[in-house]
Amino acid sequence: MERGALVRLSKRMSLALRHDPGRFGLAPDQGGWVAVTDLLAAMRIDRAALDQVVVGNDKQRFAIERGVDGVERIRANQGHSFPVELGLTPTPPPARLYHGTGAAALDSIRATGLHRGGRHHVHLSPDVETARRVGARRGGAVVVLAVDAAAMARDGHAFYRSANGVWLTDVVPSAYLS
Ligand code: HQG
Repeated sequence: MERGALVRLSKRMSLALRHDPGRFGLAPDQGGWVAVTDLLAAMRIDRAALDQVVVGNDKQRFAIERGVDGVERIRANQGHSFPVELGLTPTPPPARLYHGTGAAALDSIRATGLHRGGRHHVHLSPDVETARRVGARRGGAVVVLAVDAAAMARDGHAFYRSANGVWLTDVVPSAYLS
């Protein structure tokens, strides 16, 4: 598949597995998993196309696992807007994490901290470069905020690392941002 088609399919899969499964006739379980065969039918693609998206994905957005019942299932690693139990273990974060966003959001973030918006968690990046790329999705000037994750962890905030290296937490009060 050429790159454009791969990106389009990845976006359609993100929509189905993170935001609006019902629109594709899919019903994820508590953990957000759907049977691979169901996803193939819903996306009208073959297994080779699916593997290309899952393996070749720039951000490892999807995971495939075989259950104890022998059925292969797929889910998005993070980024859901419907309720899902990812089963992640609280993990000590690196001392510093980063969040890239648009300059337009800065005043509001300074006033109220980082909020998860429509997603399950606030998403944080392990390095400045990744955060810059995330912020660039907003168009316009990019701001990269540093998060004092060490202090947050000391103060009792839980952090989780998703399967693709994105750090997740519930909220980042502005005192920890610079
Ligand atoms: C902003 C993509 C005003 C926040 C990326 C962000 C990431 C506030 C936006 C992943 C605010 C939410 C997540 C406040 C937060 N006032 N704005 N108090 N608090 N915001 O897309 O972190 O390609 O839900 O700065 O690469 O941008 O989908 O979160 O701009 O990893 O796999 O509210 O999504 O990954 O936007 O991106 P999002 P995000 P995928």
